[in-house]
Amino acid sequence: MLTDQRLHDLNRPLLAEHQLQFSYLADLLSRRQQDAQAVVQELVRFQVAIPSWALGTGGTRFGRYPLGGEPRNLEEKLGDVGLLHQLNRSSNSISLHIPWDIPQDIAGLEQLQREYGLVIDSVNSNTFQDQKDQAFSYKFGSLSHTERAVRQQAIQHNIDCINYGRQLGAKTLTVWLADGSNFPGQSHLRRAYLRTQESLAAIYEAMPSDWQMLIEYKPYEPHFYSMVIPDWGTSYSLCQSLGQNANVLVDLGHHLPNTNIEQIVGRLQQFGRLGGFHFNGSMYGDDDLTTGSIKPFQLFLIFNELVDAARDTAVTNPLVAYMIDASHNTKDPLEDLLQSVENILGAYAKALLVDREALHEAQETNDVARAEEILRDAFLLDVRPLVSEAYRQSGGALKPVQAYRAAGVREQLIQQRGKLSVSTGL
Ligand code: LRH
Ligand code: MN
Ligand code: MN
Repeated sequence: MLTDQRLHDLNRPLLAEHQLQFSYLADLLSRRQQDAQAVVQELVRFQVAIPSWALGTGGTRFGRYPLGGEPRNLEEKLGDVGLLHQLNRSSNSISLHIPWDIPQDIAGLEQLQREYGLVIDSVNSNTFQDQKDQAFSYKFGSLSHTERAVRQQAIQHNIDCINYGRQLGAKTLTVWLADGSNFPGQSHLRRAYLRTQESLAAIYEAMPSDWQMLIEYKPYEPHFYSMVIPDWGTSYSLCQSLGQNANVLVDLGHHLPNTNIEQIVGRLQQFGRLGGFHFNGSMYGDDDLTTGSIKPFQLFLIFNELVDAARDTAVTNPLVAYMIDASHNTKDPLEDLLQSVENILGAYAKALLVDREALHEAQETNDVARAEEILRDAFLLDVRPLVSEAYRQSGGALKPVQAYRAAGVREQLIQQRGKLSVSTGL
């Protein structure tokens, strides 16, 4: 763990330049009747959950190149997220994947959560792999399987996940279903949907009333002809059939190229069914790259929809759960996560700075160029001083990646855990 003093020392040489940049930007914004401090406060409040499966190297189904010092158990994963949170104060929660992260010592984990100031926000079920000693195989599906016994096993696994989550204070179950088919005719498309709906209803029934179920969709992979939940429409219809506590999860990588994701986000909020995000970056498909690394404008447009809906009293969407879902093969995963969170905060800051009244007026009068200019004005602003100021005010590092390197975090982790330690899970 980094001490406050160490963080302070790491910030000191950067402070004068930061203050210069921040006060320049604050002046500029105040000339535009915008309040830099108000944006900073929003950023300070914003928290993004870190997935337990993104803390080690993974990245492709081919080679894996461990970089050393990876967390070997859940306790060490909490330690890594604790470190990230110390650096950016924006990652106060962790998403677990069961059975990759079966909690053993509950009291010990609670103690660690208190120590690091972390919460466990969600548990993710896994019926996309067969586990050792499992009675039935998921080769031909899990919640949608043709055989009742297989479906029952998958339902029970989800209920087990809820029970683990309850012990740790989580209140969200995320379901991503790998079920689907590879060849036309292999699966009865409507019946597969109906069986899935029935299975999800059994899980939903077993869920405490203060929990929510998030249902992810994905157009292809691991199946390449059909997926049982391929799109937000299917996910939405399942949520509608289950009840108020089921909502759609949008994983940015789970769309076909050039899908207008911001419009999906807008629609789901309009219907009150946007439950959460899995942030990542994508060039082709489910690439799980650094959030905002490939399409920063799209990320901004997504946040623009979120901010717009949050300010519209006619929209009654539940609180959105923000999570990262990424995988790393070439970068240090912790550096990547710091970069991802920073890109998310930057996109959010820009969306907060959109002149919403002027945009609304341009839209209503069909002033196309003006509307676009208003968005570009916000998008092209360099908001990094606002993000750094948020880190500083909440007690983090002005430049988290730089601080991570200067403090020699990876080297220390390698010393503690060894050069060959490989993260559990993905
Ligand atoms: C599926 C997925 C899902 C998680 C993760 C491990 O592609 O994004 O959200 O279970 O992979
Ligand atoms: Mn995902
Ligand atoms: Mn994915």
